[in-house]
Amino acid sequence: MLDLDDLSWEKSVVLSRGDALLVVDMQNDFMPKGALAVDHGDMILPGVNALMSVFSVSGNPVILTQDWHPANHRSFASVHGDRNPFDPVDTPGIGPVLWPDHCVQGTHGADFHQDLDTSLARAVIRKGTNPLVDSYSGFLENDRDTPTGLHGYLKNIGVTRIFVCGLALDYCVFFTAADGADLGYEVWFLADLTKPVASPEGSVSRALETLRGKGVRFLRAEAVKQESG
Ligand code: VGL
Ligand code: ZN
Repeated sequence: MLDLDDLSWEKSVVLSRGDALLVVDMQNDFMPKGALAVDHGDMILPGVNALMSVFSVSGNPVILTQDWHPANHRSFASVHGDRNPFDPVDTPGIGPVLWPDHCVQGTHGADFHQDLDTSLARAVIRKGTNPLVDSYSGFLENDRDTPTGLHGYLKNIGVTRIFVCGLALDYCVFFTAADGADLGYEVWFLADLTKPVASPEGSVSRALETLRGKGVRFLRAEAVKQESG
């Protein structure tokens, strides 16, 4: 079982042109008391805001992703009638488990947490809008083929390195970081600015193992330094 404490950490990185910060799904439904609550999900808010500010004052773009489902999304246990949230499922584009209804378009649960400083973001990428296909990654839907447009946007503005944080470590942050690596970005994973769903068992260590295998670098937010002079 690989856990965060077993990773080797990058001690410092100086930001330069071509760096972008991706802030994944910092929405009410993933916060404590939300529909798909991530334990301590709100604890990372101050650190995420501080890092967004570091990127933005140095002229580096901050991009938010937003889980944005229609009310009848196939990833919701409720649309299957006889199934419960967290039941395993194995339909193309959906799974490995079913979810409680969450992040329904236009609802309070889908809004960003009120303490997230969204004014620092240059773009918001919404995902999960196809009722038949989920989208954990900010880059590609779970059919592993349909782009969200994020890759085109980042290429267009000259981004080559991405720094990834947000919720949840073992789903949307993991898939965003993994796809970023597969798409050729240098990926830096802000391990102290993310929290996991941690279901099913082993999801966190599998995610970390996979990221490590793809050459993703792990760091804490304090390791990010602004270019001086
Ligand atoms: C997420 C499960 C379902 C996430 C989104 O943001 O990690 N997880 N939808
Ligand atoms: Zn979702």
